[in-house]
Amino acid sequence: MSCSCTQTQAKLQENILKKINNHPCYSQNAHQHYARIHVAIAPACNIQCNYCNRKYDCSNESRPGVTSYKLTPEEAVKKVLYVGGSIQQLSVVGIAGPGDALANPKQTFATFRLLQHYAPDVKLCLSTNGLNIEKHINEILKYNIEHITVTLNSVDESGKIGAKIYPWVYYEGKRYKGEEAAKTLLRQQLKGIELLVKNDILVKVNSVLIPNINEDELPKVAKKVKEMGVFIFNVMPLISKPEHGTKFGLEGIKSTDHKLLMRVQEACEIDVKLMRHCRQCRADAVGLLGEDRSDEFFKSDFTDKSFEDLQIHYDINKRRKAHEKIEQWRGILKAANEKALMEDAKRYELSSTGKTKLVAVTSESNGLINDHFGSAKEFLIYEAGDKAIKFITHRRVETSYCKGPVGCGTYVIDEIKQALSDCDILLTQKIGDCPKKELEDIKLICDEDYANEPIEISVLKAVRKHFGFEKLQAC
Ligand code: CLF
Ligand code: SF4
Repeated sequence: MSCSCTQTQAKLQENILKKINNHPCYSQNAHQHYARIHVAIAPACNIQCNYCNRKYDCSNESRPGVTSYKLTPEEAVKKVLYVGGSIQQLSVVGIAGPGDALANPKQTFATFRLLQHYAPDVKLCLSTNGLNIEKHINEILKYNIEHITVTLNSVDESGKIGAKIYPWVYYEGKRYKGEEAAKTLLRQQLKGIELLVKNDILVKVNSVLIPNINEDELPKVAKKVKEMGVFIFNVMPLISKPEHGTKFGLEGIKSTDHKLLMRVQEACEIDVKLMRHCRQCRADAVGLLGEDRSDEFFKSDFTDKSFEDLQIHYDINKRRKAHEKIEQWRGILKAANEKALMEDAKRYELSSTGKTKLVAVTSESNGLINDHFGSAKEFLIYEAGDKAIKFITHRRVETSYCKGPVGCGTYVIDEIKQALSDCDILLTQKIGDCPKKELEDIKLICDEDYANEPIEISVLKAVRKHFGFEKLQAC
């Protein structure tokens, strides 16, 4: 006979799995199958972060706070209906800027209210700096917002680290500066997270990893959020360039590199479940996490249409059937991958020798190796031993190797070499002889044998093929 305590735990686990099953950010497994849309209805912010400049926009730019156009709540819901009818994988609507969702409560909750009416099948999600959670907890509960992200960059109670990140915080009619600002923000963030967890909302904490400012602080943040019952922790590398016009960019603080990110992730993972597939989305991002389609949808496409027409286009029944098909496909993939993936595994669980390899994969979607090397702008990176594999991160490059008909003949591979410099194998659908030869410089084995095959089992098979147990021992 099982005790009631175990049953309650199992029930809780089941509820959580249900909530995250089709959320591309909260479930690593869901992100190749389901899409999100961010509606840019929240222009204002109540704090200033030294890595943020919401004025800068560039359609090629993908980083938080960036948007091409802002929307009213009505326009936002029209956009969701329009996009949701076209991209049926759409399962989540998030409010992530360009300012702070809870610094614009009127717009945020008006959008959620309309969405509950017109698109009741989507999950609602928001992202906030945490300052105003306590103030708006009743509305958060009223609109059944099940997923909330809080950006928390330090838990240093003295405010010294926070003061290097936030020049000011505006709270309850008063502008705080320096350490006082950081302390006020931290106090409200922790209160807010506590309230959300108490109310069974799944909380994700994002921390921006700022070199030389909070790299030693983030393991402490990980420990704290784990103690507080946060669902998942996401270390986001700082994106920083002088042309972004941010304080950090202008001061010459560099973007976080792969090595530092991996080191800090490893240190944080001891304490908390990590999100590793974040794409640091724009405030108007659309599509699967790895393929931002925001530039395909213009304001003029949907603003003049009536809600009635857009609901017909949205076609909730057709969407339900599309989601059923996705679930069937996920079932097939799961069986094909034969439990090759161990999400939170330690190195010794992946390999019988303690040695592992890094494998880069090019994939468009659907959990398959189905992207050519030439068109890939991002690489999924797995750590693999002879026993199992684990997803580590994705690495983006600004320019793909092949630039299509317009740029044909100009091939640049240095950036890709840099991104894959520590990888051992590349699994791709197709790669030409020239780039293959170039990649010999970084001793990368390129293998097309697994084209269009499921990713996870292919990564495991490839490592076993190229680095059998004996070779893993030797390297
Ligand atoms: Fe958007 Fe954020 Fe909701 Fe996802 S994004 S509000 S939780 S629906 Fe996702 Fe984008 Fe990373 Fe955010 S990949 S930046 S974690
Ligand atoms: Fe920018 Fe978000 Fe920071 Fe506000 S909380 S300043 S929108 S990054």
